[in-house]
Order: sequence, then C-alpha cells, then structure tokens
Amino acid sequence: MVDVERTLDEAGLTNPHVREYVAHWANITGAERIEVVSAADDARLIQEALDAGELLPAGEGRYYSRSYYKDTARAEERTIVATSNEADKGVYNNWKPAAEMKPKLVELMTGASAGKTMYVIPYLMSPKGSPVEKFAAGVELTDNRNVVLQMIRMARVGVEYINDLGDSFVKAVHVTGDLENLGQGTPDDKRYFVTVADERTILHFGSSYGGNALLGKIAHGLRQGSYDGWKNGFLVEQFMLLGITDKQTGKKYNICGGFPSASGKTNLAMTLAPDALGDRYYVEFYGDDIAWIWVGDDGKLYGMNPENGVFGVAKDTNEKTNPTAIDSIVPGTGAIFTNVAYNPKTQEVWWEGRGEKPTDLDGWEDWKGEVIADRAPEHADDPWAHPNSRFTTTLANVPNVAKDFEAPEGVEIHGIIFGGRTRDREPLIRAITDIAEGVYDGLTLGAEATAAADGLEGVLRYDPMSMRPFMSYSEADYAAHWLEVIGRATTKPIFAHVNWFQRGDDGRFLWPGYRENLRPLNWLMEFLNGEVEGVQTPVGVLPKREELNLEGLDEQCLADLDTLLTIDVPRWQQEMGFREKHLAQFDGLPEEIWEAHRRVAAALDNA
Ligand code: GTP
Ligand code: SPV
Ligand code: MN
Repeated sequence: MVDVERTLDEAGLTNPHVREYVAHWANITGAERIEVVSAADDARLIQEALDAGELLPAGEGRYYSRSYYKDTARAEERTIVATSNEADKGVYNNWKPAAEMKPKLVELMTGASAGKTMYVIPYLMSPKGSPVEKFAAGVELTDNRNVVLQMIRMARVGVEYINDLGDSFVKAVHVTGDLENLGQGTPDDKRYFVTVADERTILHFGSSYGGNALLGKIAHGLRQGSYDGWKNGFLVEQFMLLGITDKQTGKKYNICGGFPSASGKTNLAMTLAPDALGDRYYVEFYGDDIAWIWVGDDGKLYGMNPENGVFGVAKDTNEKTNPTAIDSIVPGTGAIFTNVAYNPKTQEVWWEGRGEKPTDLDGWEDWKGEVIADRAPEHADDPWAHPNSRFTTTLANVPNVAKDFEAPEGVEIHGIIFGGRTRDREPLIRAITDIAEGVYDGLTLGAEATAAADGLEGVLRYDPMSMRPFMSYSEADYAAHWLEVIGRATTKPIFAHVNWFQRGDDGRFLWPGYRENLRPLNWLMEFLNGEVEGVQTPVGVLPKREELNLEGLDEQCLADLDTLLTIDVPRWQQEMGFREKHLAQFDGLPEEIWEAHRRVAAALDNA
C-alpha cells in the first residue's frame, strides 16, 4: 500500500481537496507508487522513458514514440458525456446518465494500475491570472509516463497551479488498461472515455494516445470547458487563434476560427510566418487547436489559447507547407514524434509529405516498427507513417509565437472564421456581417472526415463549429449560448467562411493553400475596415478578383480563381435542403437560426 500522505507532503501538494482525490483513486486503481510531477521533472522523466525504451532518441533533444497499433486516434464512438440531467442530451454528445457511467468506469479502473506508478499531474489550461483561470485548473492522474511527458508540453504543469484553488479543479483520471486485450473496434470494446460534465470529472479508460489520454487538452480544454462555459457565460471552441499586423497602418487584427479535426488549424495558425506576403504583414501565432472566448468588462470579445504546446498532424508538414512548424521541432526543442517512421540507426524520423522518401532503406522502420526493407510486395506502398501521426512541441518553440501569448487578459477577437474541407460549392472566402447568419454558418460547417477520428475517412459530415466530437450539451442550447455571448459583446466580430480544399475535375486543389491563405484573410480585414466592398451574394460577401492580392500566384491558380470566387446557385440550393435536415435534428434550436437559414434560402431562390 502506498504512503499517499507522505508522498504528497514531500511534493508540496498541500491542497486538501486534491489530496483526498489522489488518495481515493490510488486506492481504486491499485497503483504501486505515486509521483507528483511538475515541468521541472521533464529531463529526468525523459531519461527514464529512454532507459525503459518507451521513447527512442530522434537526434539531439528530440524523441520518438509509438502507440499501440490499435490506439492511434480518438475513438468517438466510445466517447461519452455523462451528467445527471437528461436535458443535456444532444445529438452529438453521446449523452448517458452519470449514475450509469461512473460505476462502469470504477469497475474498469479497479486494480487496473497494479504494479504501476500513478503520476499526479496538476495543470492549468490557461496562462496564470486569466479571467477564466478558475475553470482551467485540473489534476490528471495517469499510469503512463509518456502521457506525463506529453502533458508537460501541452499544459502548464506543477503544484503551484492548484494548491490555492480549493475544490475548483477538474478531476481527470486516466488509466491505460491492457491495450492488447481491449477489443478496440469490436463489439466487445472495453474502452470508455467519459466526461462527467456536471461533476467536473473525467474518466478515461483504454488508450494512451492523444485526446483519449492527455486529458487537459480535449477532455478538459474542450468538452468540460464548453460545459463550464455554457454555465458561466463564455465560449470554448476547437479554434485556432492568430494575429495579423499590417505594418503600413500599424493595425493589428486577431482572428480565431474552427476547422474540423485535421482540416488545417495548425497549418493556418503556424504557417503564416512573420514574413508572409513580402514584409507588409507581421503574423503571430497564438494557438492551433483550442480557444476560450469571453466578453471583457469593456464589452469587447477576448480570446486565449489554453494550451502550452502544439500536438500537430505530421503528414504533409515540410519546409514549404509549414516552415514554422519545421522550425519548432528542430533538434534541441524537446519535440516528441509519435507514430511517424523512424530509423534507429540514424535516429531520423520521416512521414508522408516530409520531402523525398529516403532511397536508402537501411534501418528504416514504419510506424508499427516493421522493417521497411522486409515488407512483403503487397505492402510495398503502405504509408510509412500513420496518417494521424503527430509531433508535440511547446508554444515557446514556435518562432512566430506572439510576444503576448501568455498575457492573462487574452487578445481582442476581430474575426471568427469557419473552414470546411469541401471539394466543391464553398468559395475561397465569404464574409458574413450578420451575427445570427455567422452563428448559423458555424452550425452548418461541414467537412469530409479525416484520419484524426477512427474509421470515418472520406465520409462527408456536418461538424458544427468544428465541435461535433467535443460537444458536451445540446446543440440547441449551444446555438443559444453563442447568440447570447456574441450578443453581449458591444464590439462585434466579423464572421467568414473559408475553404482551402476546393478541387478541380482532375482532383487537384484549386487553391495553393498554406502560406497563401493569408491573402483571403487580409481581404477580410480590409473588408472589416471598409477598404474593400466585395460582391454581395446570397451566402455572404465575396472578394472581387482585383481586391485580392494576387501577386506571385501561378497561372493555374489565376485561371482557377473564377471558380474559387463564384457561387454555384443550384448546388447551394441542394445544400440548403441538406442543411434543413441537419438543423432539424436539434430540438429547440433558436428561432434566429431558422430565420437566418430561411433568409439565405430565399436569397438563393431569388438569385
Ligand atoms: P487537429 O490537430 O486534428 O485538430 O488538426 P488541424 O485542424 O490542426 O489540422 P492541420 O493543420 O494539422 O492539417 C491537417 C492536414 O491538412 C495536414 O495534412 C495538412 O497538410 C493539410 N492542410 C492544412 N492546410 C492546408 C491547405 O491550406 N491546403 C491543403 N491542400 N491542405 C492543407
Ligand atoms: C483532434 O483530433 O482534433 C486533435 C488531436 O486535436 S487529439 O488530441 O488526439 O484529439
Ligand atoms: Mn483538434
């Protein structure tokens, strides 16, 4: 039996509520040892993980890890939001009664960490001192050292963040389970990822990967956070956040926005390096996956990134697509690569879209650890890296991280954008000035599913505000909450819908994307500022061709621009029918949203 009291004393963990919680779960999980960690323990824990073979060296100060091959992405069908109030049941939150789920999780976790260390990770999902700080603290308990190392990068970790907070911290319990015997994806699946939102308790069993296991990020930073935000008047969204300064005018604009998982948030937020588009604009990075947004005392809308790091998709990250990302994972950064290809002889890592595939196969292993040179002919073309393989690095490593990225007051939000991953219909950008139409646009965001979620690749689905996998209460209440919060702001943001993924008949992307995405964003800020007028269409204001900065774009792209800047009315009318069905699922959706829908539909019919 562990001497919990003495261990916590030695670690300086004085908060009695946290102590009681740790002792309670140590008893249930049956861990053999307890260790309280802080960011200062990183070097020692890295060394332990290297010694244990859990991490492999990937050049100076960089590391490589593999997760179990059936545990490589969030498992949405096993993810549940539980509360004691059935009114919280939505279409996407997989609601279950708390009284049903809690005993199940206790049973699964009982004795499940026997022989292991239970790490206690006190964390804060916010810079210290922010107005939403009291919703940002948590204590993750995990029996997995790699999860600790990831959390140290992704959150602010140490007892100093929670000792003075009494009982206002999220209880986040993670137990890995016996990964080889969990029946992942079968009818006998034993995994459960449960957020008991009205008790601020997260119970995740059966994974050691990403959002299933780093509980500060998705489970707290999004699901629990959005439930708390609903009850306490702020928004919590799967949004990136960036700042653009026009050096000629000295004006700075901050834009946040949602793109479904693996649809370009990290790339947009990081890739617009300081020197993008000559040197007129200075672009700063705030966050790539989560934003918490509130109305300040001055009536302005503010936003902040609650995270301390980036857990980015590796695929297609290279010097050309995202040089900033490449610079933030160079030797010495402490970056961790997960499920990419690895060469133990040279300690190199590689993934699809990194650059030339190594021609000398000597030493190379794929993400499962299989030797590439020994592949059977029928597997010769299998990807080397898992499509959801990732890199983890801290914000401080990102070369263009904003100077004020840790400012507790957050930054003013001027624009909110939604980005679908759609191969047709959606133009490059359309600006929306009406608040209800902006919220309506977010609610009807759609995307072709990607590798960040298990088993759904290629299927087209709606993803309201890019929160579908993270929704914690009903969509109707969610829509009403958006209208309430934005309605309260006295300085209104502009909304826009963007699409970098429109394709030609031959399958090529019509827009070059990545760093070039600054062009439509600049147009949006000029529109907000009254410098350009655009063209009014039934679905928003589109740029006139000459209003966009087209300097340096290639011939092909210039030829495709007409398609990128037009509205296909019949195709849109068809879409309105799909949207109607989509929205009709949400009982009690605010009338303002339906009115916005009908206005757009009528405008299309009159076009
Ligand atoms: P999560 O971390 O899962 O929430 O993903 P994310 O939204 O941050 O997506 P990310 O930026 O990592 O991009 C996912 C994939 O889309 C990567 O393979 C990118 O290379 C690709 N991608 C991003 N931006 C663009 C773009 O402008 N054009 C094209 N064609 N692909 C892009
Ligand atoms: C996402 O899937 O949207 C992510 C990655 O940001 S994970 O942390 O695994 O959820
Ligand atoms: Mn995400």
